[in-house]
Amino acid sequence: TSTERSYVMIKPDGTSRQIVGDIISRFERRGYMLVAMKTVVPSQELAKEHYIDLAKKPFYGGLVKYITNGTPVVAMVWQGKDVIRQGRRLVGATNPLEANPGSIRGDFCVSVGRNIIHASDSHESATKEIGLWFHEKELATEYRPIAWDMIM
Ligand code: YYY
Ligand code: MG
Repeated sequence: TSTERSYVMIKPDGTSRQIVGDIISRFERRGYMLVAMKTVVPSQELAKEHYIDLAKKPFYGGLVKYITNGTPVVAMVWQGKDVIRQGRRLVGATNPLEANPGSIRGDFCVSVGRNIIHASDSHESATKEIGLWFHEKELATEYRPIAWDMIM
């Protein structure tokens, strides 16, 4: 049974386009366990900290502006075997031109600056991001989905 967790976030364009349910379904049907979920209208401070590793990039200002446009993001924690790397595969490549059809980005977007969704890219970033967006108390880690032991 896997305790690996990833931070996954539907960005403002995903929420605004009302594809939240479709995105959640993809993680559910793959077999992953929903550990936490909430809508958040991110503050400047939170958005900047989330993307702090990109602070020197030319697109950082625009990225923070887009995340803080007043539309909620959907912040989630998903758990299960290899969820960090599988989550990245479900999401697809950063540049939508390289995101395969069948992936979330490959199915829903065309612009890198409006690419719908975030997913942690390593164990280190997952730990950091889960801690940034959630209190430990908000994580429902004690239950198990039906058939979990068959899948994981
Ligand atoms: O992890 P991922 O979201 O796939 O890409 P990152 O390299 O971490 O960049 C975060 C975020 O920044 C990306 O999802 C869109 C935006 N961005 C951009 O606007 N322009 C780029 N050339 C690269 C990234
Ligand atoms: Mg990233």
